[in-house]
Amino acid sequence: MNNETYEIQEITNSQTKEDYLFKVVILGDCAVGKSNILSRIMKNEFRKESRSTISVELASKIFKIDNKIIKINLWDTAGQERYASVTGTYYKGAKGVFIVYDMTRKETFDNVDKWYKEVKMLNNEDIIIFLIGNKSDLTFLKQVSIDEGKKKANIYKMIFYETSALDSSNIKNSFHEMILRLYKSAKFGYIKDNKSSSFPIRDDFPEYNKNSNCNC
Ligand SMILES: Nc1nc2c(ncn2[C@@H]2O[C@H](COP(=O)(O)OP(=O)(O)OP(=O)(O)O)[C@@H](O)[C@H]2O)c(=O)[nH]1
Ligand SMILES: [Mg+2]
Repeated sequence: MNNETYEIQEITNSQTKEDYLFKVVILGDCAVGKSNILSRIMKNEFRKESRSTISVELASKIFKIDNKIIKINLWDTAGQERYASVTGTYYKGAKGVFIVYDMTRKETFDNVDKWYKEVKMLNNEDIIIFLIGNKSDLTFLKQVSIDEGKKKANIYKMIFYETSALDSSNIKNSFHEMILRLYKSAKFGYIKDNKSSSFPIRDDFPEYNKNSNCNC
């Protein structure tokens, strides 16, 4: 990774067509906080009583880095099993992935392995994967330590953050790091064109259905 530093500027309404468009997907078990991470990133909002996502939802944001216009299409997927075959199809063409677990529910952390394997089945070697331990505000309910999180991230070569969509901790930092890594990868040629990459649907992935602990 090139160490050059870049300033990230958020653009509210760009008339110019983007130079780069990156698709980023948020994955993880149900109720880990994916939709609230998205709404914190997009609108700086948090919903205590949020409803479970049905299928997928898309939101976009535009940035200026290095004098280039970068558009991020951020896809929020449903953690519930019943939408698995639908959300799986939305991984196609993703350049970045956030795999989210809830640090107050150990089973959501154990399921990270399953989500990781599923992402890798995309067959896209250049995909940038972040591991996000969400709900860091609930310190007293913590079931997964920061060291366990870091260890798993190291094993799979993921970038690790603990976040809280509730108090905003590390939400912006992690998202900005993702954008920078995507931009640098594209600029320095690490991300190849993946138009031809195949993608699985989750029903085709035998290990997926075995150990699901989703209680939603
Ligand atoms: N304390 C705390 N609660 C959170 C945080 N993020 C989300 N929540 C709560 O966790 C619950 C689930 O949040 P969602 O964002 O809907 O979870 P999700 O991963 O999108 O769930 P699905 O759409 O069902 O897959 C809601 O009650 C949120 O208010 C957080 O950082 N801290
Ligand atoms: Mg959701």
